[in-house]
Amino acid sequence: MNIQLSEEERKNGRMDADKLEFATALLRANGAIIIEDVLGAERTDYINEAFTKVLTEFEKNYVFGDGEFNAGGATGNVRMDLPFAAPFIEDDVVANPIFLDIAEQILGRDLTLRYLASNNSMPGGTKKQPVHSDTGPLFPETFNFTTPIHSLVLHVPLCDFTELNGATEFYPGGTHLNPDHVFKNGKMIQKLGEAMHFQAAIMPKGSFLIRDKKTWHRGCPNRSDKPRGLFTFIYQRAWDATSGRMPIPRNVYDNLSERAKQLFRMEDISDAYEPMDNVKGLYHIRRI
Ligand SMILES: O=C(O)CCC(=O)C(=O)O
Repeated sequence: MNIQLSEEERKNGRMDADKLEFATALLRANGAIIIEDVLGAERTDYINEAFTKVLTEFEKNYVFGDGEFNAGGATGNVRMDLPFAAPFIEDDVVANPIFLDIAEQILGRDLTLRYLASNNSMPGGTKKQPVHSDTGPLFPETFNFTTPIHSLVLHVPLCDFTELNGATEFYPGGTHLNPDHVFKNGKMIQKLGEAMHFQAAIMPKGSFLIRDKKTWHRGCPNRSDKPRGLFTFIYQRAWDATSGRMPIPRNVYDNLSERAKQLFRMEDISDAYEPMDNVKGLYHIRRI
């Protein structure tokens, strides 16, 4: 069930209290929720236009390996870091209050934003990604021990997601509640995923698909003739240091809103980086 916002909620950046409580409870129980059309079509089209230019350039110049997840190949799925620049790094995208109202209840008010990337299903793919979780166990030595949600993935589709263009498939209803040792066994996740109920994230552009990082999912081949872009952001509990540190130019950081600064405070903020208006490689680090 996709959650709908009223015009007023979208404008105010705030859901009604009952809806917020429901959305948060559903995310905890289901492992994923979709809130439709948070950004609005016009804003999403504007972002997508800028994004597609960067992605096209990246695809032309980047040398892909032969991994089956995010490296072109049969899945046609291309992972690209997001340039740390407008119109991507703006508050309605990275510090959206509709998202943060939910995320703060699950991850704490001092949550952090540790990962900014995109997963793009390019035309011509023929194969689904293997079913996977985006994280291994926090306590790999334990058995039959379940960790609560410690990080959330926010996916923002940049075009309408349909069966034709490879809407992400996810496994609602409890894959995130598996005990930690299950997350060590990628082969078992794939085997179980082949037998289990899944849902295609059919949603309009600018929606938010929010999921526990542990929730199983997979990218799907795009049978349309246009790239299917998807932002992927990972928000974490403040003490969770399981991510690399992103290089952020000091002058760009200094110009962010106070909320965005707080979210990015764990990153590598330095004068040694220059603003990124294009993407050179996997982590596109550009030292001056
Ligand atoms: O491209 C997609 O639909 C999702 C890909 C993804 O989430 C991943 O590679 O982990």
